[in-house]
Amino acid sequence: RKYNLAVVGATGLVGREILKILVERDFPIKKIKVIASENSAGKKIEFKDQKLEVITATKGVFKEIDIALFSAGTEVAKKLAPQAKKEGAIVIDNSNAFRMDKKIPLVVPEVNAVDLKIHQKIIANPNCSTIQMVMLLKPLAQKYGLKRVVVNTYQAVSGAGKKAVDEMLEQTKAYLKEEKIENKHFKHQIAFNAIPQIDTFMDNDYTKEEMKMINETRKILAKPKLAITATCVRIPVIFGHGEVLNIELKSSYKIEALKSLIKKSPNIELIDDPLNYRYPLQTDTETNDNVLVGRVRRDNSLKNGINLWLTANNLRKGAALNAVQIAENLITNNLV
Ligand code: 11C
Repeated sequence: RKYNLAVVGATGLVGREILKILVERDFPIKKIKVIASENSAGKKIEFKDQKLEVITATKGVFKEIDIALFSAGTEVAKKLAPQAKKEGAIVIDNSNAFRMDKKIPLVVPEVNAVDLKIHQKIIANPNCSTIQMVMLLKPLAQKYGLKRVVVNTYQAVSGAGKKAVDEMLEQTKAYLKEEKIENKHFKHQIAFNAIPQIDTFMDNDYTKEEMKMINETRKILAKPKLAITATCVRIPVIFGHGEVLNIELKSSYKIEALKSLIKKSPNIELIDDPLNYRYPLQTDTETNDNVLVGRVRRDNSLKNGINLWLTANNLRKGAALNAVQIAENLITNNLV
């Protein structure tokens, strides 16, 4: 069987990546609609051998759509997802709108595909920095148990959208020409700098991005009381979020057994030969869809502690690819 799809937010960085991935994975498509805001209406997007016209979300646009892949931000999702559901589509939403809703599955297929079974036509795709971390935490939790997780991120500017990438490139050029640096998207200079703030601050002095990592991880791993804390930092790389994890396990482990567990976990790759300068780099994620793990070593200050570094493509596994995998999973398990 083939399916009717809609991509909402089709002109954004993630929307375009979704379209690319649908082609790469030869997704069984009957008809596809590309939907975006008024500003983009009428534009043409190349898709296989077709030129698709971008349309807006008018009433009835989701009728006959089987799956709608949303990547248009929280406000649009809140407005349009209920409409899409009412008109008969299953929504896979990449925004923060529904993630913490108890009735809505929040899914990374390698980790908790089983949660898809209870879907009521809306499924949430987690935050990019959460996805890559839970991919690694799940096998460790299963085998050793998690006592505490501390994560510090080194996040790419593409996480903040195309305007943010452009701003970093403009600032870099201006810096090299010794011209004035202008901040529009970011509150501070991002070129040749690191900004310890992603998204806005909450009452508890954490940023929203940090609280997403904490709350979403607890939900996906079904560990509502997991001890976990996060600090999120934006750095001037274009693609690929990096994360340093300090993990305390419940039970003891042998380093070689732990490394082979990582190696055989789905869609994770261990690149860990530091003496030969081999460890994952954020640039590696431009051509590799796996979650890349390296620098795995014992934290000798804890009883069962580990330190490691991981990175993944924030636009692909962190967003578009995960969403398409959810759609594939729905089809394989007769959930459409
Ligand atoms: C960033 N993680 O890097 C954010 C982008 O909730 O899906 C994704 C925001 C989200 O800025």
